[in-house]
Amino acid sequence: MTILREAVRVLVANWDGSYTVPSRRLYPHQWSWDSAFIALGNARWSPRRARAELLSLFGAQWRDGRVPHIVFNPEVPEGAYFPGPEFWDVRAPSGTATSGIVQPPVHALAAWRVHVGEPDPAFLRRIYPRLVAQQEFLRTARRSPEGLVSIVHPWESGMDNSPAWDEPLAAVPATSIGAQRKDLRHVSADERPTDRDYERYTALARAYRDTGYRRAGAFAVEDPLFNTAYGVAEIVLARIAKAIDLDPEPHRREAAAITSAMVEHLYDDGLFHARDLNTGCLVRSHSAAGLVPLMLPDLPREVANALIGTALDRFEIKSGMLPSFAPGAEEFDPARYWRGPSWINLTWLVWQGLRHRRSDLADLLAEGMIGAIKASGFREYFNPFNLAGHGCRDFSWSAALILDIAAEHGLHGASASRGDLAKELGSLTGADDLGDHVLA
Ligand code: 2M8
Repeated sequence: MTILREAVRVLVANWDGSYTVPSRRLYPHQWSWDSAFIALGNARWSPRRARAELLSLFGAQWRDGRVPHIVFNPEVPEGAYFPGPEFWDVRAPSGTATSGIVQPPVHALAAWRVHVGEPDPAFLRRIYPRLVAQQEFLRTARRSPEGLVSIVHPWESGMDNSPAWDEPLAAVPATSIGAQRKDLRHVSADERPTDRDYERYTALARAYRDTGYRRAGAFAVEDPLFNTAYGVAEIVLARIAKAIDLDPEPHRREAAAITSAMVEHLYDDGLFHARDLNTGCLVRSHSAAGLVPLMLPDLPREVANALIGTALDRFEIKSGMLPSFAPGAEEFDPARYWRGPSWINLTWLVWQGLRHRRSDLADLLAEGMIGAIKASGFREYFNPFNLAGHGCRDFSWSAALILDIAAEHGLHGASASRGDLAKELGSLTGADDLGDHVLA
């Protein structure tokens, strides 16, 4: 089970005292949805770190409820990451510099799983109002008359340069980046977004910043992954509310409403699609984000079955790998960032959706994720055909989620319960030297 020890080694090396950087070199600050995935993995060997990870992220929540997609570490030099704190030019009420955009709200799910792993009602009581405020921000600032929430920047989708954004991004005027990209110092240019993409990313972020992060610029889409995360958060908030003696009903109603709005407005022909608010039309692409609604338990059976059919035909998941974009599509690229490679977090989300519907396929994906990491290490993304690793090394959510997968699915067919994991990890759990003051 060396892979588990190695995963903990990565997480310990990337730990910064109260949260985990996604990667020491490429992403040296705290990222929002990364922290949720990391907490899911840390829950398997250090629930204390998992709680601290989420609480430290929510410590930078804004007054309007938004959880910024990056929380900057003031000790990291400005030049280490672009766009850094000077570009975003904003601080959370806590005084910490942050970005002004958000990422998919997968945090309620993480908080609940952390609690299930080691019950802690005090933690739930503390994080629940923050999770509710995070949802409230999306309802207030981002909800369309159709009842769906929108994103205003490709970075908010988490799948930054997905071909699904090519069309809506084409309407964004490209202006000079205005600074040197830092990512290309660490990763080869043919595995990252192009300069043209970056010109639009920075133009959009600048325009949003210049309205005080209030009004969307030329990009506004309803994304199936983001809306699924929002709906799953409501389902989980109902469970959390019940566990702390609050009313779960409003959350249940909201979850049901988002599921039917998604089916009505984003589903077509075996896949969910994003909808461009500037044109009112669906962006009919082949992004694996369109399979993530499998996570919604109340999806009509025929829709779920059609998604599974698409996963098998267009995404070829019988191989055990889930490409981020359908391999038969023209834009597919097996090595470039979100334009085709397999990612552990995206696969984990679809795996969750398949576990109770098609456990045979879920098992194939679990084996595929373990196999990719065994072949190439904790890389950021993987070629879905030959498992070659791409992007940065020692990437935190690849390490964290493999701990969760091993605990649920097992390694080599043998399930690894938390007790087994703890035994196996042995002295490494001794590296869990987090002080209680962080949680105080
Ligand atoms: C990637 O995004 C950042 C911008 O937020 C970047 O490329 O610099 C994405 O993969 C995103 O989903 C992820 O949260 C972030 C950190 O891992 O990196």
